Amino acid sequence: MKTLKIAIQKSGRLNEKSVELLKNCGLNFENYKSSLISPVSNFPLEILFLRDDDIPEYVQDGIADLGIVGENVIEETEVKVNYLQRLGFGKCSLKIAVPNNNSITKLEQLNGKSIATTYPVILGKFLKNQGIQADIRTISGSVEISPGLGLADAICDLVSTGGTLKSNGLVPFSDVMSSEAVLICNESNCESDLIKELVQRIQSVLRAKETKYVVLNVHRDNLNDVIALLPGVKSPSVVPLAEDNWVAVHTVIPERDFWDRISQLKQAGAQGIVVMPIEKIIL
Ligand code: PRT
Ligand code: ZN
Repeated sequence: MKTLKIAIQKSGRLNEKSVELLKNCGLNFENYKSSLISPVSNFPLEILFLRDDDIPEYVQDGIADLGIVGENVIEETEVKVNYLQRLGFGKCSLKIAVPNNNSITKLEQLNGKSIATTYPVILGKFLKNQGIQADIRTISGSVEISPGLGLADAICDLVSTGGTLKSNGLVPFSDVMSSEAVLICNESNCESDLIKELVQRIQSVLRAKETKYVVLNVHRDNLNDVIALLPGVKSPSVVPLAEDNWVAVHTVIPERDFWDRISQLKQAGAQGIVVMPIEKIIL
């Protein structure tokens, strides 16, 4: 059987979460900082540890079958790869920001101005779409200091907390794109059984992350009201308790509306609510 190769970031913001995701899929491999390639002992897969900028091209060229990388890098490198799955980490937005003492409030005011960025391709397309003619200054890092140094009137950079912009006296002005880590594959090899198996494992880990396992007790008189509030994978399990007319209900609840759901359940008569993390959900 052909061994697959997956490229992930060697070090940096996506490394830890990428390794964690693969380990949570039950893949067994060593994660030495010094190694560039690591075999998985219990799945026909090798992990390549690379600079994130190189990952899209490696996948496009078939050197790696799969890759985990930010959408921003894929867009910037303009490669042809297939998206298999959004992964929910590495979330950020590419934004244009201006010095906070600046009078720029509308995109049109960027006409004739200079914008420093490490994302000239994405920014160029955005400005073209918006009909703005600005001078894009491509630099390789520390974009946030360029207005202060007089290198550019504005910047276009990734923002997550906004702390870097703030501490450099910059305010976000316009959203260019939002991004998160995604699983990509080579265009001609997305359909193999091994890739499907790996994607299923990844999806089961992601689903489990988005959900909590909940056990609660309720009097039979209130059971229908409680069940009406529960989404569950199918219907909830209802187990009789030693005390007459009381049952335990087992179900799963999406993380995103968890607290609303719990208070609604309490109002409907749920008691002794126990909430547990889930490792995997296999549909
Ligand atoms: O060495 P290698 O080339 O592999 O890594 P790198 O240094 O190019 O990238 P790295 O590790 O910094 O980021 C990898 C990926 O993480 C990016 O391509 C994005 O998809 C994603 N990501 C998520 C971010 C951020 N959030 C982020 N905040 N990448 C960079 N930043 C930087 C941003 O450039 C700015 O300097 O963090 C600063 C802003 O952060 P806040 O929190 O102050 O807003
Ligand atoms: Zn990089």
